[in-house]
Amino acid sequence: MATLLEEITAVRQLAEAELNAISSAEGLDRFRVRFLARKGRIAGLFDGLRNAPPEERPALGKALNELRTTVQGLFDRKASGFASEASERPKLDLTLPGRRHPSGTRHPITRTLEEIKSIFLSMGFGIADGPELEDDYHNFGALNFPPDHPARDTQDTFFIDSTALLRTHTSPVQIRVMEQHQPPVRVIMPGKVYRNEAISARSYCLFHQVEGLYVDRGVTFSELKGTLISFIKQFYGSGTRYKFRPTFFPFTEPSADIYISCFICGGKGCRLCKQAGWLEILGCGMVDPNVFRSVGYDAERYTGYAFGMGIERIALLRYGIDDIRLFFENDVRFLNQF
Ligand code: 2NL
Repeated sequence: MATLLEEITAVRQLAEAELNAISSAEGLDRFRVRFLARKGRIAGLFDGLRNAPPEERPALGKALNELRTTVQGLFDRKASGFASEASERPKLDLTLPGRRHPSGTRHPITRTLEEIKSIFLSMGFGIADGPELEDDYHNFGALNFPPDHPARDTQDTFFIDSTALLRTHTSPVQIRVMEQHQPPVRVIMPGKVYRNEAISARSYCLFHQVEGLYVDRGVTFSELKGTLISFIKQFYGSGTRYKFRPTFFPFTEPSADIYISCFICGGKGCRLCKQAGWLEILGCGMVDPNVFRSVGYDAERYTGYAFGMGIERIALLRYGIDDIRLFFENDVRFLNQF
């Protein structure tokens, strides 16, 4: 059996080794309970003193007191190290409110454009784009607007110089697609267009359009109707009623405006539809043979339909917005509502 002196040496070595390995305040407290507390290892050794031969007791008592002082000293040093580390750490205030990460939303025009694009993509249309700075020929001439023809008055234009202008519709992209590709051609062109308008709640100098074009042998007005009615039912709901009304565009013949039954009042008449019961949402028609001749297509061989819609107008109606300028001011109080 180990003598008390041997035990004292063993406990000192064990205590030193354990203290060195301690890395947390909890570990330090467990150490205190095991070694230094009233029922700990060191107190246990003091109890053993009673069984030692009387002549050895003074020396053993001295050795035990030294052990207790040494271990207590090492413990205190370690404990003060932990305390200073804790006070150096910045205080964590768990009652503070969390940090906000404001997330943006998609612009209502972007949302509307993306929905329209995905419907036409699902019906087999591709997407094309082209320059916003155009020449007179692609914006007007090739689209059957003769110089000085009154049709030009309907699209008051920003001219950069005598030939360069800001496109007034996305139709020049269609001209460029037809110049590059033989039929069949089936594409939509979304994008920004510019007109010299008096700025008001209803019109702005900049807006977005989606135009579409399908050219092949034997494309008919029935196909135009089937495709656009399918678009209307997908975009506005399957119960939407519609009507086609003849109109004039320089680049299509025959031409029509499409109206849908007002989705607010269902056709009875309200503020949105200005008591008409109908909303104009789309212009369309069969491509004028003069346009085919401009791009070098054989107008005897091919027919096609085209359509165009203004995105701001659709978004205004859809979200019940009463001023087109809100789309361009980038006021977060407006944008956060979408
Ligand atoms: C509207 C009406 C329309 C077209 C655009 C077009 C393009 C070519 C040939 C023939 Cl290259 N037509 N585009 C046709 C009919 C109507 O837009 O109200 N837009 C806002």
